[in-house]
Amino acid sequence: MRQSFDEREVIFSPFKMALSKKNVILVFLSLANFIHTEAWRRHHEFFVKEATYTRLCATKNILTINEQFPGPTLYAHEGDTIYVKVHNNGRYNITVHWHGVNQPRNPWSDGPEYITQCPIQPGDTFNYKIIFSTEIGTLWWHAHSDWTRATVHGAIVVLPKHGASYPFPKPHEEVPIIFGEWWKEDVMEVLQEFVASGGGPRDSDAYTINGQPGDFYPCSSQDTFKLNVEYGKTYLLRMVNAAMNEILFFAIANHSLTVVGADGSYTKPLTKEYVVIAPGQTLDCLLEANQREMGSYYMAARAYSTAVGIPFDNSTTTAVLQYDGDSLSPPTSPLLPSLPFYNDTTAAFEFIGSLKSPGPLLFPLNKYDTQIISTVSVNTLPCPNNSSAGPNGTRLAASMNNISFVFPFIDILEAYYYQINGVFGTLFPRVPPFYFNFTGTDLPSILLTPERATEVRVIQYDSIIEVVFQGTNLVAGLDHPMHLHGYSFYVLGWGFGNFDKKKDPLNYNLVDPPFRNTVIVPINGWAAIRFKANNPGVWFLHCHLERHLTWGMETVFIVKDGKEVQERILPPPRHMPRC
Ligand SMILES: *[C@@H]1O[C@H](CO)[C@@H](O)[C@H](O)[C@H]1NC(C)=O
Ligand SMILES: *[C@@H]1O[C@H](CO)[C@@H](O)[C@H](O)[C@H]1NC(C)=O
Ligand SMILES: *[C@@H]1O[C@H](CO)[C@@H](O)[C@H](O)[C@H]1NC(C)=O
Ligand SMILES: *[C@@H]1O[C@H](CO)[C@@H](O)[C@H](O)[C@H]1NC(C)=O
Ligand SMILES: *[C@@H]1O[C@H](CO)[C@@H](O)[C@H](O)[C@H]1NC(C)=O
Ligand SMILES: *[C@@H]1O[C@H](CO)[C@@H](O)[C@H](O)[C@H]1NC(C)=O
Ligand SMILES: *[C@@H]1O[C@H](CO)[C@@H](O)[C@H](O)[C@H]1NC(C)=O
Ligand SMILES: *[C@@H]1O[C@H](CO)[C@@H](O)[C@H](O)[C@H]1NC(C)=O
Ligand SMILES: *[C@@H]1O[C@H](CO)[C@@H](O)[C@H](O)[C@H]1NC(C)=O
Ligand SMILES: [Cu+2]
Repeated sequence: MRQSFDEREVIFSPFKMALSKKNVILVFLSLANFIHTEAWRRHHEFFVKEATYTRLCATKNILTINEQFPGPTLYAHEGDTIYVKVHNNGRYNITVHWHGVNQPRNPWSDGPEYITQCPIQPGDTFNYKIIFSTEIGTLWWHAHSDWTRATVHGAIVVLPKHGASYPFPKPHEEVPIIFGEWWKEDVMEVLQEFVASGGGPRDSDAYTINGQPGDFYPCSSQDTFKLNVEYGKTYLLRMVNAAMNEILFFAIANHSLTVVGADGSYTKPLTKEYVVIAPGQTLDCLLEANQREMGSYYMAARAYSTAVGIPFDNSTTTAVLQYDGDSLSPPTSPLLPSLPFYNDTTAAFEFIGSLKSPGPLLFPLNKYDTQIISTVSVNTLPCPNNSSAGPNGTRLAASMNNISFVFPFIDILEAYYYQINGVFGTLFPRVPPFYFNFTGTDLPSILLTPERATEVRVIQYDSIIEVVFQGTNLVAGLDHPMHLHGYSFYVLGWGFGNFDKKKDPLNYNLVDPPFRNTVIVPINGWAAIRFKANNPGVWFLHCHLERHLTWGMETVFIVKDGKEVQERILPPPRHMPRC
């Protein structure tokens, strides 16, 4: 397809220069076989640069990789190691994160700015080493600095090992479906205004499917993404939610979807009329082209947004499913799927709670070694003269266990590895520093102000860690998609209200819980996850709603080295970007 062709071009360009035109074709043909082996895919070049895109009747420059939006899809096989050399030819500091790739012992290439690396500054280059291990299915990559990920993102497809097959019938075709969010304004300006105002969300102007808003937005319909299908065939939709701030509902008119994977792990097949996907999450869904009526059908996505009184982008993005052989029938407008109402929490968790792991479990779930309970809250910070746009003139913030995370000036990994003092503390609390009715109404405003600090939690190698995220109703309750770097985890349970340490674990799913890297903590509720800390390193844990990340809803887990050499962080690459 076009995306992989572009990558090939980059890789082949040195060959081209060295050869005559005639030979180029021969080389190209013989390499065409070669590219089906994995060798050609081990090294990739990502050029960060601005490109001109027109959406919603207006043209602007956006930051891209190789001028593509969404960016190129990376392909790998289970267990491969690949390299992506990122050349920053843009105006901003940037880093790239390989979302859901656990990178055993290799935090150096994980990507989050000031957590595991200093940013790649304009004109500079960094060669990321991406080590796949047990991941399989769809993952993605995205920028991890400021809000550049709005346009700097793309899919990662991890295929089964050579000779291995899917645990489901081989699909006729595989199609990335990448959800995004589009602002008419420059995204970095939106960020600046957002930070300067101290106030609430700066809503996007559109959602997109594979970069296109679709028929319900101005100047969009001629470019709407179209998927041509043949009756009787099955398609694998590799979905990524790359949107900045919204969890989405997605459905296809008159077609159900069978989920077979999520966040880079297989799931038990689950057939549904709609799916829910949070920023940071991926879903692999089989689509059977089984409509005898032929014609065309909309696929549509819109927000699942629960916070009362918080404005959100309430628009609907669409793409079209078009049956082949139907081009001669008179054009009719496609049917729209019915999507759950925007605040239908029951529908959202009916889907999320139905996902199960096919097994076997990767570690026993009968016990844990350490339990960490953390609130996830929106907060306010006082402002001189009450002059900010937040409630009562405050500035909005966010926290975990009442600490609003402050980014250091050199990355935490470097400070940890080289034992540089004064960069971070190790006092991230194991439990909320103060217990109140987290999900109560009319909470006293004295609870609103968090502490601002750079505190991490240190974790023993190989211990089994349970983390319970407790949503609060401070400022506004809402759902938070929490993402952990370096690990996938079992989602054992979730519920509404305050987590009850005695009763709630009795209802945990210890048999076939889904294995994910991003968990949705329900509005005014909690979610419990478990992982085995066998990947030493410095691993970011954060809300994947971009505005909450900007406000401080994050912390860092430092997983200590084990005793054996192969249980320790790898040595750093020779050239890390400097701060
Ligand atoms: C789509 O589904 C609706 C209701 O389920 C049904 O009435 C309609 O005939 C179907 N249309 C097509 C083209 O299959
Ligand atoms: C969002 O749009 C739907 C219809 O598309 C409408 O019913 C609903 O009231 C809107 N919600 C808000 C909060 O604007
Ligand atoms: C959902 O929104 C509708 C109208 O926008 C409102 O009447 C209803 O109470 C809301 N439901 C919940 C659970 O907040
Ligand atoms: C706060 O108000 C005082 C007195 O009105 C003024 O001198 C000062 O500049 C104001 N500070 C800010 C940050 O607006
Ligand atoms: C700011 O707001 C607080 C609480 O509402 C009030 O006590 C204080 O006097 C205000 N300060 C200014 C400078 O207006
Ligand atoms: C906490 O607040 C909720 C909502 O107001 C209320 O239903 C619940 O009873 C409160 N719980 C306790 C322990 O006070
Ligand atoms: C705003 O101030 C009022 C009155 O002092 C108080 O009741 C309310 O809780 C405050 N809200 C926030 C979000 O600070
Ligand atoms: C949060 O931390 C601030 C600053 O240390 C403190 O004043 C406040 O009481 C704490 N709040 C809670 C809910 O723990
Ligand atoms: C870019 O990164 C360097 C190194 O950390 C830092 O000094 C500089 O302030 C950053 N620039 C911006 C605009 O954030
Ligand atoms: Cu959040």
